Amino acid sequence: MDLSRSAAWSALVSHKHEIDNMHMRALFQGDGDRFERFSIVWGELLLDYSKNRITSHTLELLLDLARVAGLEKMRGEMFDGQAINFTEHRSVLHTALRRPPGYSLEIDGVDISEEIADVLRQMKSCCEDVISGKWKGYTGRTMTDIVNIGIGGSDLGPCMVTEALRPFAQGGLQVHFVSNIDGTHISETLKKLNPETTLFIIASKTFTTQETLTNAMTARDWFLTHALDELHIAKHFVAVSTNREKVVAFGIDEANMFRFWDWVGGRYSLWSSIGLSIALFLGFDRFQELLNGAYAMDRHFQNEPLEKNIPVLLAVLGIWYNNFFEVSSHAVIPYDQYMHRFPAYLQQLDMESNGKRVNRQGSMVEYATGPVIWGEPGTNSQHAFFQLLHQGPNFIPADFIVPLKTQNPVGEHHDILLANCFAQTEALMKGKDEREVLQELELSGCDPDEVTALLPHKVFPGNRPTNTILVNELNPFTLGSLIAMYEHKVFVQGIIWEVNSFDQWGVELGKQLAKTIFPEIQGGEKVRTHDSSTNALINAYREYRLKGKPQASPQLSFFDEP
Ligand code: G6Q
Repeated sequence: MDLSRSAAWSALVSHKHEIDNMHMRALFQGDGDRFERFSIVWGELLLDYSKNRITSHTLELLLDLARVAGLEKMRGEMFDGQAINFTEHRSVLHTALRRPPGYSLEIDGVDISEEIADVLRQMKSCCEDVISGKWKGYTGRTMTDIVNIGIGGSDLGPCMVTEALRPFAQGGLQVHFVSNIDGTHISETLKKLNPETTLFIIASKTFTTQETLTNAMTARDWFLTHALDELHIAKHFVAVSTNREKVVAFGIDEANMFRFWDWVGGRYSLWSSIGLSIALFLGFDRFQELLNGAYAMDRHFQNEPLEKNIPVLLAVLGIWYNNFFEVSSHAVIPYDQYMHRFPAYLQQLDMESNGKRVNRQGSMVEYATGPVIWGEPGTNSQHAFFQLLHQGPNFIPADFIVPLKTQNPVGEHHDILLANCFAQTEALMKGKDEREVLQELELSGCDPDEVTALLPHKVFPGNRPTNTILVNELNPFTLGSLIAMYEHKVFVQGIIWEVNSFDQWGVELGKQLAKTIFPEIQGGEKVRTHDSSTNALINAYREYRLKGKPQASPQLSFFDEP
């Protein structure tokens, strides 16, 4: 049965009407223990979810919904390796990648724990060789630069982690990420590099991804114009993939291939050998700490009762707003410049996982799934889009992520940063009502007409929900925990929405059509086989390629000479 027709769902619909007129300001005033009631301290992490439009009863009802959706059973099935990614007939076992050795888990008759340990050993040895300088390039020099060529899940996680943990880098290697097929990305990266001291990691689960293989071929050509001999490729190109045949066909030595498995989804793969760039940048021990941090969160997620379970609480709060207040976006604001790629990473994790409109039975769902995830670090975001958060017609829930320790204690910067962060969540919660604005305007000496004119513009409605996630320090362990926390949040929401969070068919159509259009762009014939818009766009580019500039036509007047 569609969950939105369940009694648990109806109870939430009714409860929403009760909550509608409650202001968080009053909830805080009426309950001195609200923070204690709605916060969790777990290790180095504090989740404050007291600034949400909830009462204890709201949470009871939301957790009822999670139970009715079969969350506890499905959680067990994921950790046990059942094929819960049913459209691709695959297990979902990124959690196995961070589990300490000494267990056994059979998938298709193979004990995956041994395979995982083997690959970790191979990664460790590669890190030791490259960082110590034992790994030499074709002219006998040691490596100074690592270039990860990958896209989507084979890029966003490692790129985000290496940026977030820059202060923990060991070994002195520079790391670069090339993902976009736009030739600018690889060109600008290669300009900074010396082929004698550069190691390329071609990171592709399938080893068929057009962007990655095209960028890899360009890197290979660039390398060979300097190194001249294909035999030198072995010292400068390694691959991370599940596809041995294609890796070998590309010319990469099998010994330099780091494998992973079908049961690791792309956007869940930074814990696998896709994390090689992280391990090379931070040193293997710190990569292991990242895994340990994620494992600690796995244990929390598996074992804590739902009422005290951080990913579960974050998930049901998201459901509360998305499905019962019809809010369709969610902001993520890290108050840490090193986390500047975190929102981009989360966009894929969340939107590619749960942006689905068909449930597990293949029927259309009758409710919203997968909110738009977006964000930028504070305080920059305050000077950009916080206007909308404070005074837009609808509210947008937000997560504020805040390390207490700065890695760069310069003057009063960190105190100012954190003062801003706490002020924002307070302002979003409290707002400023008409009475307060009136008082302020009168005190400032405004004349009565101006007071009347300005009053509505200066009111802040408040009652805008935020979660604040404090960590003592952003380090490999706590970052590992934070990422796993969001992975499990996304999992819980996918279970409640009854979607398959682990496939991504929605990225296929555009890829297919691009395969048709690519030869048309290069062909001699004017294109007439698409709709008039697509034909005109393709032909504009064809003409530009053929003649250096397109033929003038009314539709293309924007290309005309002045
Ligand atoms: C993630 C997706 C997708 C994938 C990229 C790269 O979950 O599957 O983002 O990671 O398309 O794929 P390859 O690693 O196969 O090149």
